[in-house]
Amino acid sequence: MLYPIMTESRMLFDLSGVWAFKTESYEGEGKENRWFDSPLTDPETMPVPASYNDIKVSAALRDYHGTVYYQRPVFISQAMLAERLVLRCAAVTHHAEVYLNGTLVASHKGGFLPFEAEISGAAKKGENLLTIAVSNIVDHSTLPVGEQKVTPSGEKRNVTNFDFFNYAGITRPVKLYTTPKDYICDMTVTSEIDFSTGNAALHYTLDTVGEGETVVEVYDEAGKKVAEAGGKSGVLSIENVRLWQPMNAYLYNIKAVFGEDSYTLPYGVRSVRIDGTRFLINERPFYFKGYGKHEDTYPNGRGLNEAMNVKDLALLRWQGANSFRTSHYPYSEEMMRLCDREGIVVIDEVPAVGLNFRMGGGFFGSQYASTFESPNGVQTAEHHREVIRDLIDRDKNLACVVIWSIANEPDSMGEAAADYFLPLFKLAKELDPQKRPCTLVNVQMISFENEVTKDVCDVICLNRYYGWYECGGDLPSAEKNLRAELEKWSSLGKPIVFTEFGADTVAGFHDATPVMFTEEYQVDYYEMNTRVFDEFPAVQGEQVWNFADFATSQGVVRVQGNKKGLFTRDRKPKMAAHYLRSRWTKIPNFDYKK
Ligand code: BDP
Repeated sequence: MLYPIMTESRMLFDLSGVWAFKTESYEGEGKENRWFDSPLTDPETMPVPASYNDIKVSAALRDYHGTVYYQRPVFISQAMLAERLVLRCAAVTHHAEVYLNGTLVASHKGGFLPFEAEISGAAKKGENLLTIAVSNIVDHSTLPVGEQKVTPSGEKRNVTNFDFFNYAGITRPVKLYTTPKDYICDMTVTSEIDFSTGNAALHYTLDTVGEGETVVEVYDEAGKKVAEAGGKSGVLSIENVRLWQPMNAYLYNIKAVFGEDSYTLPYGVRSVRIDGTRFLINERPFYFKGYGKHEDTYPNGRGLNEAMNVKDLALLRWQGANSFRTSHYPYSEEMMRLCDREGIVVIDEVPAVGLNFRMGGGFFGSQYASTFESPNGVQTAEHHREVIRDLIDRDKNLACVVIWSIANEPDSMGEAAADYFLPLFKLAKELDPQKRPCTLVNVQMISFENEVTKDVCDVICLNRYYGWYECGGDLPSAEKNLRAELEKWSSLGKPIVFTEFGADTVAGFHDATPVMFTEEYQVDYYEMNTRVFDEFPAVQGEQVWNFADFATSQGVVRVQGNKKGLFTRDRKPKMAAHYLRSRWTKIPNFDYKK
């Protein structure tokens, strides 16, 4: 799916701003009274894009369960109606029903991926009424996974089976764009680099609707044309190609013209390949330094915050890091394009979190039960396929994406887990035109012997909390156990990346003899863990948990949120941020472990 941009053939209108907003007083109230037919009565104000939860001063809104309505007028001109007119929502969390002038034009399940609808039929010249009904309910059929409860005081609530606040709303931009009636619907580009000559062949395919002449041109960053081809698929040859490198990006512009339509795709040329325990980017062994992150800022919640995105990448650069994982859901297209622009290496994760009832689901309030078997197990397989398909469809051309993550910390033991996950790996491989490596981020409770995806994982990604959830406060024992476990995973001969390891740390807590939750303990924790990683040649990366403190649901194990950040939620460094800065600035992006 193409990111919406302005071109000489396409108009683009961003509907960001303050919309009218209304919660229901009982489930189904909005639909029953057809709130989408006319202007909402007594609405509140609500910014778009943003999660609504922290915008007002209201526990009821923060903890709201159910459907809310967003509404605004949209003015449509004759010039827009003369073209193909598309309404595009980049993310509505978690379910959306979109109405234009009372007509349902789109409905979508899943809170982190874009969807669009052609609205030429429902739109009229002049003022139109756009209404989006948004539900935040997560259950056993959604990703992420949750369930419902009724509180003793009679309120319905979501019990989420994941450790981040269930922010909801219209979290990414809503846009209108036009295309000519005959148009380009998608572009797919892969590259083949000849490292001996320094030349590259870019293989492209255009998906189009209607008729038109096709010309595809490649421009370098100086705006000079370096390659050209005709036809809906073909090869673009670039001599002396400038590669997209980690922390040193280079993006070509691939301009496709199809009849009256045109679209320009920024595109980085790089290769990714695994060779034994080495993770090769452009044929050189890359070492991952960075974080698991969240889209989490105040008061935006998970709402797009471009200022913070740019800030976060500046902090990443300051720290000597080079990568992060989009834990635990696809991040905004704006963030992904920024990573492509800045050369940040990304492990791209689908929102499959909470698939672990048998093993520790319950820790955050859910039930202990078999994860994949009915009647109490998840019913997410179909939706899981959908999010893999949609994520790859959205991000397939990005140079920054080097690994697809099929799930975070699921119950990946036993036959039912194998039946569930192995086809998903196959699907991702089939769908990805670049055939990137795939992984499943595995949890500490899993045993090496019983883990069922280790043969199909191209990279072993481990979330481990030695010195926190295990052997908390006892780093010597933690060190011994970490080393023992790493011996086993190393025997696979595959690259290992630690995708989570961390310790809750309340900024400002100090102790000369470090204890848990102090800044000194967090430093000692990271010092111990990274010392062990350095002993193992197969360990090809370390991504701490977490980049910054983040909001969670309330409970006795969370102190105004999860405090494992290297930075506070407002991005002030804790002592460990300085410690890792001094470590990471000495570790090169390439050839750390040859
Ligand atoms: C891991 C989860 C992550 C949590 C983290 C923690 O993948 O979402 O936030 O633990 O407990 O199990 O801090």
